[in-house]
Amino acid sequence: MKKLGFVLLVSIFIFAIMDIGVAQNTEVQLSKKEYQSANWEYFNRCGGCHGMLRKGATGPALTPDKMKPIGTEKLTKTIFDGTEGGMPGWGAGVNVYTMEDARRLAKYIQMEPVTPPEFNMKDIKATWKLQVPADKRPTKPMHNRNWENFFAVILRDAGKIAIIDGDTKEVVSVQDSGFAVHTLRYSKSGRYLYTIGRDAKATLVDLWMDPIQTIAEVKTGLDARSIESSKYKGRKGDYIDKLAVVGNYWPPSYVILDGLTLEPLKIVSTRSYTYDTQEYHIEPRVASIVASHSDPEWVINVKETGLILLVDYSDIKNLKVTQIESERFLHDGGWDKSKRYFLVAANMRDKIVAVDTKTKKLAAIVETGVKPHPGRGANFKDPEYGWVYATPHLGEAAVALVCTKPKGGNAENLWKVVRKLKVAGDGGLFVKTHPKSRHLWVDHTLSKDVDAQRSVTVYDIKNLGAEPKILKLADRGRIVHMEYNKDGDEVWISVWDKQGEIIVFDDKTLTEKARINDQRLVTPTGKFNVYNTRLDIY
Ligand code: DHE
Repeated sequence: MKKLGFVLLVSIFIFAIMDIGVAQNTEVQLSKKEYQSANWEYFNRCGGCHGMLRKGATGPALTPDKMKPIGTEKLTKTIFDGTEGGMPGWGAGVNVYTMEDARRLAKYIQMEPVTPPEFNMKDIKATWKLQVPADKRPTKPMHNRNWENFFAVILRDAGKIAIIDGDTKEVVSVQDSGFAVHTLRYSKSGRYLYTIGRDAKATLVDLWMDPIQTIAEVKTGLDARSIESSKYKGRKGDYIDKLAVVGNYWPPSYVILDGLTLEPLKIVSTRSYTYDTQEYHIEPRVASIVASHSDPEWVINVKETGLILLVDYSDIKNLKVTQIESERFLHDGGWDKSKRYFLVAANMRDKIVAVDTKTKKLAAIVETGVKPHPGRGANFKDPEYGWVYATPHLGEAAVALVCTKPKGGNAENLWKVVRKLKVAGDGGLFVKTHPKSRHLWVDHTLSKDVDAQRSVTVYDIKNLGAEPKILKLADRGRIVHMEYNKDGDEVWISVWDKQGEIIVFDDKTLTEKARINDQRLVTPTGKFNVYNTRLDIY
């Protein structure tokens, strides 16, 4: 099993478990070293779905009362082979664990979970580094590259970001980021790139500098998945590039930062009551976050409580938060075409929730299929039904089209699934189109079928009744995540493998245009074009 870095987090965890010892459970034994290794692997591979406290979310609860009756051998096999419910086979499928590794984890999940330490402002401040203060930065781009067509690419297992010039396809820069960096956003100006690692380390990169440079970093917690900037400019003020926010998994909270320096300003806990049964939840994690363009607000989705928070950042000393009841297990999502409605998957409830950021109320809850996973989704005009928002599904080989603005004002179709499109596999993670394109691209990254993992399905959105094209793109790794260039005529797709590649397609002809196979492209996953991401074009 690969021992991955990230010393600080490990040391905090190890510190936390020292006193627990390893023989707390008389039937299940792990040496201290084995326990530490299993604890690290649980954080790295399992906590995202099952929760730090193992109480369950996207995956089921893994508490000793439930695990002990199953026993070590059966649990080992499940971890190694995966489940019908969608968990990858960490040995047989993804090939990262030996049987021995799986057995160690099987024992670990029969032991009492350890509550990780909190991470208060003092801890956060101790990690804050400002490499280049705002007044030492250039006032205009210092290179002649078309920086608005840069792509920042996540190099997951390297804990780095590649900046690729979209015009020349050159890797311009590779920057260190957090461990297993998860997602990226830009400031509204596009100049600043914000990154967030799974270890909750946020970094800020200045795309105008030559060479491009990471100018600030901070660790807002122990586990995180989302980051966003402040995008509002209007009569309520100018917040462009002023603030940023990180959504933590642990401690369950969001942390508001200065957008130009990442100086931590305020921590807000998300611990509260589930929207439906009104039970106190100790670990309600922050999933996706987007910044409104029409109000100084972030839409912050809290997974376990099913609450969507509209956080008004215009006065963070007197913070106003609108708390909208929606559905549990909120995960990823994006804007509708008008950017008034935010649509987010409640994946374990098979639903997409739409929230109206104008009235600040729930707009609709739509059942779409088994485990919707839109990424940020895709918006286009269905010739028959009008504007739709598309989501693929982890649990079925289909993309659902949810009507967001019916053709001819036909209110009957609003917030209904007007079509379900068949795709080449289940395990779908992302979809993408562009206002200038007539294609809808769909991946099936986590399908159990190897051909599907390595293919994309492409629909002609002007002729949705026609059979889609299935393009097999690789004979190794998995295909994941599509992104358009600024002009909307190229699609960039990752080959997610140890030595990965980016395939560039001509969107019009659906032919391969280029392959970027720089040796630094280790496990490329998400790609974010500056222009499209800063303006939320998808
Ligand atoms: Fe992600 C987005 C959480 C597994 C790649 N992922 C997101 C978002 C959340 C999330 C909350 C939305 C951020 C936003 O928009 O503000 N992801 C999780 C998990 O909890 C989960 C299920 C398990 C885990 O432990 O992390 C998980 N995600 C994965 C993967 O296995 C992927 C494919 C590779 C990886 O990094 O481990 C992966 N997630 C991504 C990417 C995005 C993302 C590339 C951004 C997509 C976009 O276009 O915006």
